[in-house]
Amino acid sequence: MPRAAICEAIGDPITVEDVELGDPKAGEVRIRTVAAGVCHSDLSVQNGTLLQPIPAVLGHEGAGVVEAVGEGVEQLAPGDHIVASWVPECGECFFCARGQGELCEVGLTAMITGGQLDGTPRFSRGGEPLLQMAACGLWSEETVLPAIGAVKIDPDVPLKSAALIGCGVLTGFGAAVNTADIRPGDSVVVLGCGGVGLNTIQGANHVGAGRVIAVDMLESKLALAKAFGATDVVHAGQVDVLTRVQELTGGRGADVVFEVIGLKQTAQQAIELTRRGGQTVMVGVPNMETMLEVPAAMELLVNEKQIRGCWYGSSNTHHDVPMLVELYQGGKLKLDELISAEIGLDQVNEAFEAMEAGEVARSVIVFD
Ligand code: PAD
Ligand code: ZN
Repeated sequence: MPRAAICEAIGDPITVEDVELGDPKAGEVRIRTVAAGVCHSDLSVQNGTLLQPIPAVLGHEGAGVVEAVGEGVEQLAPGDHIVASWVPECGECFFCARGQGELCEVGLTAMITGGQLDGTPRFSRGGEPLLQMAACGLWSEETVLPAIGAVKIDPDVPLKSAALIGCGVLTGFGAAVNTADIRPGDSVVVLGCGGVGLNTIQGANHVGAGRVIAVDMLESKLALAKAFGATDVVHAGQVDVLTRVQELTGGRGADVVFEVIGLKQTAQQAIELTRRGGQTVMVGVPNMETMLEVPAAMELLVNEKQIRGCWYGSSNTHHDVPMLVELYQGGKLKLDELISAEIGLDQVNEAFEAMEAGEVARSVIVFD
């Protein structure tokens, strides 16, 4: 019986208890979770921002070791090291066929049902089904995943570091590398330097951005942003962000602006900070009621700004996870520096508080 961290109801503290875990069915794998990150999206389920059916075992960013495979699974075997993906890509639907696996219809259905690909979860309590966030439920000593959502990686890579690739790195790095069209020398603004935004900074540098301007409310995050490659930092609580970004970009605004916080106010600001003809990329997840106001004639036509949404860094997980692992192994991607705290499963509520206070890039649950 694995111990798992459960979101029972919106606003309630996360509880940790023993749960039952069924065997992997056809096309599924059971894994022993080695490490799992605490992402803002986990907090967003607990506080009701992100609609995910509950009660559920949270956790959608993590890595582990395959323990058992279900019928028909040939690409994975017990002992394999894997990074979990929260969008299992079927490879066959309209979106996968067009190279937009992050929009996979099968993956989206799993997210909406809180189950595996057949709509049922493998966790239960007292015989009653218990859902798993995004077909993952990685805040558990063991879990079952769709095999197409488990990406095999080089076993030499520490799983504690690899765990972060599963959401924050794929999303943040991918936003810069896949979603946006950053050209060498472009000016980039990243609003919000948490576990995701820091990776957008890394991604922007990877594709040759010139100025990478990091914006946050906290000195500690701005210091981290510099360590992750920001050329300039702007303290949103101390200076006027628009004025400062214009000073740094010849009065035009930046070529590409990323919103990586999830607030209406900063999403509006991101559009404002974008130069004429530039791109605004929305990465942060606002609550479901949030509506943006865009002066359409001026901003979309006369100023020809492009506003793009970004889901999971527009990533192709089966290509991008091994690629990110290789970049890490080659010293070209920081992962270890993202880990602010290693915690036990019982400390996830404290990790949420630390995240809300902005104290951490990532807290990582390390299982024994
Ligand atoms: P985080 O809490 O680690 O980082 C958010 C950062 O924003 C912190 O450093 C804050 O200090 C900073 N911040 C907060 N308010 C402001 C403000 N008004 N001005 C400037 N800075 C501010 O979160 P995270 O990095 O884990 O996640 C960021 C967002 O990305 C969050 O909304 C999460 O749900 C979303 C996300 N989106 C996807 C996707 O597919 N689009 C995937 C994963 C996470
Ligand atoms: Zn996440």
